[in-house]
Amino acid sequence: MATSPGRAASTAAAAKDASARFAFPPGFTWGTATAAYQIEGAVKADGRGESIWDVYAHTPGKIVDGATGDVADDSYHRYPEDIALMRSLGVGAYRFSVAWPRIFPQGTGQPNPKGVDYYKRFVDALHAAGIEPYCTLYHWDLPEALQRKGGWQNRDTAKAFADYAGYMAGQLDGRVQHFMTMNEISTFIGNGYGGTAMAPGLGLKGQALQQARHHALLGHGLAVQAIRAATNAKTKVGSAEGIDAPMPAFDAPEHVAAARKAAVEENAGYLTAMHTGRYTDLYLKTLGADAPKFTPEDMRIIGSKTDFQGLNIYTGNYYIAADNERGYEAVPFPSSYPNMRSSWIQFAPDAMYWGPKLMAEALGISDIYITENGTSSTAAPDAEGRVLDIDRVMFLRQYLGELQRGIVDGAPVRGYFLWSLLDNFEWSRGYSERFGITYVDFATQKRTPKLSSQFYRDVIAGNAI
Ligand code: PSG
Repeated sequence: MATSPGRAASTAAAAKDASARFAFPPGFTWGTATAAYQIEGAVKADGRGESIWDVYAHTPGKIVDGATGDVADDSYHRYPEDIALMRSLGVGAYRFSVAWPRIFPQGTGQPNPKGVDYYKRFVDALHAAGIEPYCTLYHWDLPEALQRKGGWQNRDTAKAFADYAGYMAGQLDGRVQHFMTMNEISTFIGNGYGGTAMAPGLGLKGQALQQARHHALLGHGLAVQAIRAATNAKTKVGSAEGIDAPMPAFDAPEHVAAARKAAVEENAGYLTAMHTGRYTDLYLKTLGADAPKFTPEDMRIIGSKTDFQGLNIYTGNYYIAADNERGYEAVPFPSSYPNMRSSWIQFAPDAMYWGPKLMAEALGISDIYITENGTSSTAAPDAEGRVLDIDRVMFLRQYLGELQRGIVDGAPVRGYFLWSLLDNFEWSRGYSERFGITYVDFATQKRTPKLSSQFYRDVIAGNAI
C-alpha cells in the first residue's frame, strides 16, 4: 500500500473536525408550519363564519380538480394525532394560524367563544407535548363579510384586523409567546388583489392595487401595537413575509453589494417599508401616479418596531452588479434549470445562505426565524406503503446545509419551521401539490410519515446537518 497510515489518519481526523462545523447553535428552534384553511377543515363547526377562501374555492374553475378546504386534513378534529406526529419528530415548536372567521364570524362585532376556546385547548395540548406554539394571526382567510365591504381595499379592514389581533393575542396571553401578524402580504396582495390566482381574485391594477397593499401594511403595524397592548412584556411580535432570497451570482464583493441593494428595492413594498417606516425614493418614483396615498403617521405605524422577522424562503434570485439606477441586475434562471414539483420553486440552496444574511444586513434585522421552507414532491406510497420522497430529502439537506453555513457566517437565524407537517390544501393547486413530510390519504385521513420525516427527526435530534 502506497498510502501512509499516518497521513490517512490525520486526513480522517481533519474531516471529523470539519463535520463539527455543521452543528446548529445550542437552543436553535426546530419546528413545522401549517395554516388554518389549509389543514383544519370543519368550516362550519362551532360557529365559524365564512372566509374569502370558502367562497373562492367553491367558485367553479378556480382550484385544480375543484378541490376545497371543507375537510382538508380535518385537523380541527384530529389535532391530537397531529401533535403526536410532532412529538415523534422531536420538534420543539409549531407554527399554526388562527382562522379570523372562527373568532369574529363577521370580521368585527361579538367574538365567538367556541372558536376562542378551540385554540386555547389546542395550544394547551401543544404545551402538554412540550411544543412551543408560534401563532400567525392572518394566513389569508379574511372574513367574507369584510370582503363585501371592500376587503383590504377598505382602510377600515386594517383597523378591524388590529382589533381582532389584539383580542386574540390577549386571549392567548400567557399561553403563546410568539405572534406573527400576517403571512406573506406580498403573496395575498400580489395573487389575490393584483392577480386572480388566489382569493379574492380581483385582478386590480395601478393605484387601487397599491392602496390595498398599503392598507395591509397598515393592518400589520396597527396589529403589532394592539398585540403589545394586550399581552405581557415578554411577548415577541413579528410577521412572516415571503421573499425570493437575494443571492449574488457568486461571492464577489460587487455582486454581494448588488444583491444587498436588491434586498432593499425588491422588497420595497413590504419588508423594507415595515423595517424602515418608509417607501424608498426609487419605489415611489417607479410607481409614479400609481403610488398609494399615505400620511407620515401611516408610515410610523407601518414601521412599528418588531421583535423578530419571519422569512418564508423557498427559492431566490441571482443578481450581478450593474451600471444602472438600481445598481443591480437579475440573472434569470435558464428555462432548462430544474424546479421542484411546484414550478415556482427553482432549486436554489444558496437562498438559505444569502437570504437571511443579506436581509439582516440590509434592513438591520437582529432576529430571524425561517418561518417556512420546504418543497412539494410527487412521491406516493410504494407497494409496501412507504413514501420515499428522496427529492425532498435532497432539497432539505442542501438548504439546511446552506442555512447552517450562513449562521456560522453571522446570519441571525434563531429557528426553522419546515413547511409542512402534513400534505394539505395547497391553495389554487388544491391537493395536487404535496408539501408534507407526512403523507395524507385524503380519502381516509390516514397519515404516513415520509422518508423526509425520518431525515428531519435525525437533524433535530443531532441539532446538526
Ligand atoms: C409563495 C409563492 C407562491 C405560492 C405560495 C407561496 N407562488 O409563487 O405560487 S407562500 C407559502 C404559503 C403557504 C403555502 C406554501 C407553499 O405561506 O401557505 O402552502 O408557500 O406554496
